[in-house]
Amino acid sequence: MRLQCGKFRLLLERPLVMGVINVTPDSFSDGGSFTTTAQAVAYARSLIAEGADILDIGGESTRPGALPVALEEERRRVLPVLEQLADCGVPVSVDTRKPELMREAIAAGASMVNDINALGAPDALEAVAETQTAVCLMHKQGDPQTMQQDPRYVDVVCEVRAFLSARLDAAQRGGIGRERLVVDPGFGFGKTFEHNLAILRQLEQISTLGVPVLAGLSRKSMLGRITGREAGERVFASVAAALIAVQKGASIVRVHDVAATRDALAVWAAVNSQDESPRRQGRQQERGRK
Ligand code: HH2
Repeated sequence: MRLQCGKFRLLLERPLVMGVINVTPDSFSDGGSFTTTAQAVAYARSLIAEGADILDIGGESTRPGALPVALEEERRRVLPVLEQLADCGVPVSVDTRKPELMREAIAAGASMVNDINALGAPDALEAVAETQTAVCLMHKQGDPQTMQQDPRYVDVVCEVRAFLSARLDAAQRGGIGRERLVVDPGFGFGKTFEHNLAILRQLEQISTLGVPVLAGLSRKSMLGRITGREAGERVFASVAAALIAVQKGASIVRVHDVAATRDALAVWAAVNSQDESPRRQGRQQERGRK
């Protein structure tokens, strides 16, 4: 499988690591870490040095209970960082649900739009249709402010899969080619602990949609519930979760701890490659970047 991601064409022969940078005061694990553009850009470059294949820049926390951020404020947080990373050598994704910001981010050099709303806002499909930008369509039930109050499903895996399938169809009808699309079951977005575990257990069901699957489990509360640890102490649990997701078909893992995840996935890739050394796989990935 390949993914058209702006000017990049990503080979998905090994799982890719998407490094998270939240330019927010209130994100659940890294909120308030970057109060200036320079700090966020320096951190982004450090994630590239650690081996991030993609960067995901967000200016609005979507943790349970989070309040929405106004467009002007989200723009102020995100755009200067994106502009400075336009030529950083890896694709940069913008984590936003606002069509206006999608357009501006793409103009500033974003190669991917990561939308927890699966392009559900009016004008969101149109904002990305006429571009080469990749799009991550994520499932959520409800909105961040209230989504964890009482999430309910009859069959969570079937319902998440059906939603993503419908959004894939809508995206393609709206002019976004399959080669640009990624789906994500949205761990923690309107899901109980049991719902999240069921999805991870059956992640292969999501892969059968035929486009790359992105999994975002990093430092999330389900890992806190399993280990009893706070968000900043969930590195080992996050690496384990990323590895399980990849074993069950995820092509991209969205993580805070890039170096640790890269090492774990390098071991996985070495064991799984039939006839190729990890070094050769790395070179193939490089060739996939224009
Ligand atoms: N999770 C978060 C944010 N964006 N996007 C996708 N595609 N998948 C995810 O699982 C996902 C996401 C939440 O994590 P984080 O960005 O670290 O926290 P916050 O929303 O508090 O900024």
